[in-house]
Amino acid sequence: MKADTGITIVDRDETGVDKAFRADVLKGLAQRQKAIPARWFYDERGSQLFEDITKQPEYYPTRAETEILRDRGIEFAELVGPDRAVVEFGSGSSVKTPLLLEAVDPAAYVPLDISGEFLRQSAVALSNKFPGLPVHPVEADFMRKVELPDEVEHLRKLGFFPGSTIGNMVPRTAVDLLRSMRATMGADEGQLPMLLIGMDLVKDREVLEAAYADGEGVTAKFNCNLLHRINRELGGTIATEKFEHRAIWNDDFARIEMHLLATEPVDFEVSGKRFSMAKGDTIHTENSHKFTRRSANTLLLAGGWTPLKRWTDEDDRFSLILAQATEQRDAP
Ligand code: AVI
Repeated sequence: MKADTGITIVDRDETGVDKAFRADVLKGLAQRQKAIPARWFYDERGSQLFEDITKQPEYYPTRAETEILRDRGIEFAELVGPDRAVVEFGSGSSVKTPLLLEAVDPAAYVPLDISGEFLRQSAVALSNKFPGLPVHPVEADFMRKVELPDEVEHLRKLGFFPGSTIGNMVPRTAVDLLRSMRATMGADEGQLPMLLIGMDLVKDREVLEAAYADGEGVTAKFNCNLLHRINRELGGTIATEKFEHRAIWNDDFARIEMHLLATEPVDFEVSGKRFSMAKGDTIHTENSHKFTRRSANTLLLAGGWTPLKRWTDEDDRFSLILAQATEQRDAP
């Protein structure tokens, strides 16, 4: 349910089931190519498993992006200037956010997240780390325009969207989000906000597939946790041991796809509805798009942002791009 404030409240039925989760799962399982949106990975266990993924030797994006944030702070500061309100799309990470805040010396920090719990925890941690910095957390779905607190209205904005989370969206959704970010940060009211965004790069298939199928099996657990969540929260009867994790590079769409593959025929119920899968059928659970310099620029331009400067880590695995909201003009 969305209130006028833009705040999203989890809408539960009388038995406590998250209605949006049930709707997405039932719709996704009824399709010929079964597919469930990746956002449902992140229950408490899934969020913990994702943290564990970021520490796996094969999963380079977190380390590569942190390296750029650590090494290029002076350059960000020169281009961005002081006294901005940093608007983070997401709760903020305990490592990356402090590196950015230290570099750009903002006048305020505004984390936006749909999950109030994560938001409060990370806002408290950030306030403790930066005692003089006003922190204004906003619990909201940032896929739409969000009203920012009055306290930051007069400040120039710098959006921050690290992690290559933009890559988890299909291009059409990514463009919608980039446009919402513009609107949230006042671009339509004549301000020219900036955006610092992480975008993972296309590279060898072997490196990419290994990053999403680590040797310890943590990503496999992360993927399979979705089935456990369905069983627990939606009265599912899925025989989870009959599924295997798959991470496959789709070269046409420049993305890693994660699937849950049925290793034998399976019949199961979810919320009283029956489903069948043949051996080899999959449930598509995540896309992680990878970018080239040009495809990243094209996506940003389509979303109303002009790229200004791009940094990569030493091994050219990951990019951080600074962009500015494109001024509206009709020609050419
Ligand atoms: C959150 N997101 C950017 C991660 C990614 O790399 O696409 C999610 C993830 N899925 C498996 N490993 C990591």
